[in-house]
Amino acid sequence: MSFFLGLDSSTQSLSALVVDVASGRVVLELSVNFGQELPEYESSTGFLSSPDPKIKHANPLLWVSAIDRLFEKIIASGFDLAQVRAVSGAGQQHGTVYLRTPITDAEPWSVARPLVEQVRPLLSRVTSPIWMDSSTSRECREIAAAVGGEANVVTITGSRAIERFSGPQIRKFWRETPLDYEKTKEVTLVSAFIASVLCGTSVPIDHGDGAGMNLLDLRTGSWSPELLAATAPHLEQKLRAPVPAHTRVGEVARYFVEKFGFAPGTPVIAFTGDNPSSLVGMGATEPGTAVISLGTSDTVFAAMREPRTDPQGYGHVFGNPAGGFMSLICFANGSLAREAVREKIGLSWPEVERALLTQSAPGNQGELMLPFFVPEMTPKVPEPRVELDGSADFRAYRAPAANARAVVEAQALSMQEHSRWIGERPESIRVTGGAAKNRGIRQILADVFQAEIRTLAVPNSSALGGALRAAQAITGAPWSELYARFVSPAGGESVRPAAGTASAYADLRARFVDKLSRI
Ligand code: XUL
Repeated sequence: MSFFLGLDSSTQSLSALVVDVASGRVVLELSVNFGQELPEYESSTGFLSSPDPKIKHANPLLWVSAIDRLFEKIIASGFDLAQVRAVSGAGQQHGTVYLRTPITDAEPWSVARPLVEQVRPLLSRVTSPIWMDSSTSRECREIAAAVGGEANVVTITGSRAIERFSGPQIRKFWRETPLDYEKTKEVTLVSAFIASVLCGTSVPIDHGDGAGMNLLDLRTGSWSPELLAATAPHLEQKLRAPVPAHTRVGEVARYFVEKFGFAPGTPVIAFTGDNPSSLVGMGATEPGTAVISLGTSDTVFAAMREPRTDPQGYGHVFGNPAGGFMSLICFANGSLAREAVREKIGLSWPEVERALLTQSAPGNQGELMLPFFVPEMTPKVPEPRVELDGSADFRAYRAPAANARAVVEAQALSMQEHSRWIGERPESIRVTGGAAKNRGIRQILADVFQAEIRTLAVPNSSALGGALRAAQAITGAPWSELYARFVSPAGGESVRPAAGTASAYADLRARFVDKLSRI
């Protein structure tokens, strides 16, 4: 048996991908779109609406329903889950799930009842703050002060205290609802929660995703006693000890065996964050190749030769699932901003692609956008702020092509500016995520970064990373062997910088950086 299953629980969907390591083929790719397929959760983009733009929570039961729905779809497609030799996966990073009692195999999930009804009574908090939440500035300040300053948080955890990170979110939960916090016996991340539901028993958080909590001591791979104490009382009792990403944490619960036909005893390898998982799925676990992921958020990440931290405090250090560390910079205004502009200018995505490639030019004749449709984390822009050359009304969208280009150029310039601290010019950049399909967007990235931009044959890098991690943990195959079969750039496409574009961006870049410094 050479089939391995990877899952990816992202902001807007849950995806499954199966690789056959013997033939080097991806044999299944399916996903459940939360907004479209589970409308009863009233989360069209995967999270709940809130009058406060800083608050972004999701219903964790939505993720549980999606697990059942996904396996139903897999069965309906004719795929036999008994062929799967092991499972691993990933979740959107930082989001926390709060359990009144840990999930235990002493009370196995019953096939007679919907899974969601069995998980509901275990939750001590009905919603989960997710990575888009930016409402914890006070808690960030308090945590930093309690450990002797921001610099100490960076030294221990690899990031300054960050609003969306789990520690400040846990502190806010404790401060606002101390009784509910006290009732909570386990705090976990989206990744480990999905793995726990799959195993029917609570399983640990891995180092890759754990590093996004402002709680993990990167030097020891354990929770930092100082950060735990600075975050909330008795937190050490509510967190399982973190484990390396290749750890076998359990096996698929009987529920999934009986209901969906998994082989009894199918091993589950620790789940990790979606970005660390993508590092694997993009074949970038060795330094030298950077990845740009264009999803709900945009991220820029790369394996690190040595753990280095961002002096400006925007970048992070996470665990590299293949060992060592990775850098990451996250931009909240990813596809949300691109989609907002597309809607305003009234073009379809193919029309946007044409507008970028043929109806506008590099540098956009000097037109510059501030593209912060939601509060931004990199750079820190606490309130939404959208301007096109100083005008908040966007010039009534008179020139659709220029507006389409302005948002993408601003995003690319911001990525380049805010990843300079990594200190390495990548030999190549690989691009993934929904928007990577758009050749116009890839050309702008090539022109701004002055680098070759490649896509790979398999677009869902996070789910692919899960499948490859499962395969590596069970078979011990070298990463290079798995990459040669599944992440060969030859299957994708390459875009090179167009002539003359280096100078076209020099002036725009300087103006953009100046504009950001005055926000
Ligand atoms: C990374 C981050 C996002 C989420 C998206 O720090 O917040 O990329 O992981 O799922």
